[in-house]
Amino acid sequence: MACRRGALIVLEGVDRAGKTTQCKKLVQALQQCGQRAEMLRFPDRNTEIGQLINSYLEKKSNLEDHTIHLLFSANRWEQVPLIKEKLEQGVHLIVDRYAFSGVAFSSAKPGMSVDWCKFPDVGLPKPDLVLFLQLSPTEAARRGQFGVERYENTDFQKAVEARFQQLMMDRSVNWEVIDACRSVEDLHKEIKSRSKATMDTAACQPIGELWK
Ligand code: FDM
Repeated sequence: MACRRGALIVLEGVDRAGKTTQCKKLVQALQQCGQRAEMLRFPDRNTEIGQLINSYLEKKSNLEDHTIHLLFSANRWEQVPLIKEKLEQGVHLIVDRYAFSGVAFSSAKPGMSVDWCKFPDVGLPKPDLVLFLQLSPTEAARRGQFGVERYENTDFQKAVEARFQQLMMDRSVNWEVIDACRSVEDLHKEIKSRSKATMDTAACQPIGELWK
């Protein structure tokens, strides 16, 4: 492969940490520097599978826990050809949530193990960097109330955060934890500088396979 593929950079983190805002700002900043960059987000609610997920999240339908987990995973796999094509064309992909959210949210439910939850996502394109935006529960509460979607409650979010901490112990993934308790601009500067370092190293490496 020519020495210029794009980097796959994922932002994960607790609710209200600013993932979506930061993904958008990073894409904009990269484009302003003349780089090719695009944002993806999971779930992608636009596909047919995404619409089933959307209806579940909006509590318009109920799905069995394993079933919805597999749909979230399928919603990533359906984007894999596009992800690979873009990266190979040299486009940087900045992704709002990925398989880590998939595992953290599903395995926070009773009877769902982390190992079982990881399996459907094994072999996805491996992110070159996963930035985890960390926020204390106090600061998260200060940023406002939860919405009305499924999973938006404090006890469940605490269980999710514990699963994220467990996933971050896996050194096969390039995790970096960032304190999100600061201004949007300060956080953006740090995310940009960490991402740029990754883009340089990823450029000459083949795309990895997650959890393989
Ligand atoms: N979520 C997200 C999952 O449960 N599994 C997944 O694989 C993904 C990607 O969906 F509560 C949850 C996390 C969140 C909800 O989040 C959708 P957004 O970021 O608000 O769209």
